[in-house]
Amino acid sequence: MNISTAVVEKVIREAGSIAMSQFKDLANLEVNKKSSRDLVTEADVAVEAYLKETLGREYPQFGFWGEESGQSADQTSRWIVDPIDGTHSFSKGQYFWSISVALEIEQELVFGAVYAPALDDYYYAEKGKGAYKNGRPIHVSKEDQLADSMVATGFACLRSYLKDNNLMRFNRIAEVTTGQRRFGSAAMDLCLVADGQVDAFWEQELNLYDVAAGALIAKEAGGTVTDFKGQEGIFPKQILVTNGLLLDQLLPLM
Ligand code: 2AM
Ligand code: CA
Ligand code: CA
Ligand code: CA
Repeated sequence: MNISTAVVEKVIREAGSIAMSQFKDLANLEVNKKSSRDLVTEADVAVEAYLKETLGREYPQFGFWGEESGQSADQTSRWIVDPIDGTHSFSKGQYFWSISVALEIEQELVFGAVYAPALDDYYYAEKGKGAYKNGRPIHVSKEDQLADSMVATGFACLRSYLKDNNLMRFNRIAEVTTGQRRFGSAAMDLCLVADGQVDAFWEQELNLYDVAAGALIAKEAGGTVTDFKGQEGIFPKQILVTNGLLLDQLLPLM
């Protein structure tokens, strides 16, 4: 492995305390709109700047791609970072938001970490070495009945003019499952599948920085990561993550 997972965890936890100091003082948080439904706060910018600088100093051999600052020149091997996934939740004082950091080496994801500072839950995986939550191995659920399952989704791009805006898909799946959740952080949703708290998750119109780390964590925990047709791989515009046992039952509903 080209990195020390302990060093990276320390860096991400420090980034988490930067975010937490702003989370505890939301009255003074500066919130801006990137577009009508995409927020960016001082915390998003500060967390990303810290990660870019610190990871760049520790590991100068890797490039960097973050949601807020864009891509560095060399992208052959790179950190893929969402400084705060779930900014809207963060800005409201809700607990489901996370810092997502993945490492991609020559187009292969080798490391992913998702840290939820308000819950103090740290998930990570290295390719081929399993997935962990707060130091303990985690595994996807054993639920094999769709009718008894708990699913999660999100509506990253919910526009009335979009024909395929996920509402129809949600209706179809909600009718045949027991529980449905909408946590607001795709990176965390993937970790909840990895941890067996949720049996499956799907969303559309996401970006690679939302899902790169969580997808590796879900895969290493025994889950499937596909598009809505069942093709294996990370397709952020159409991502379906399951415990494996529910994949065939979900695909016809996608
Ligand atoms: P963010 O908080 O980093 O913006 C929730 O459904 C997911 O959608 C989150 O991962 C959230 O990430 C993302 N998201 C929120 N607004 C979005 C937008 N306008 N376009 C794409 N993704 C968005
Ligand atoms: Ca955003
Ligand atoms: Ca995001
Ligand atoms: Ca973000």
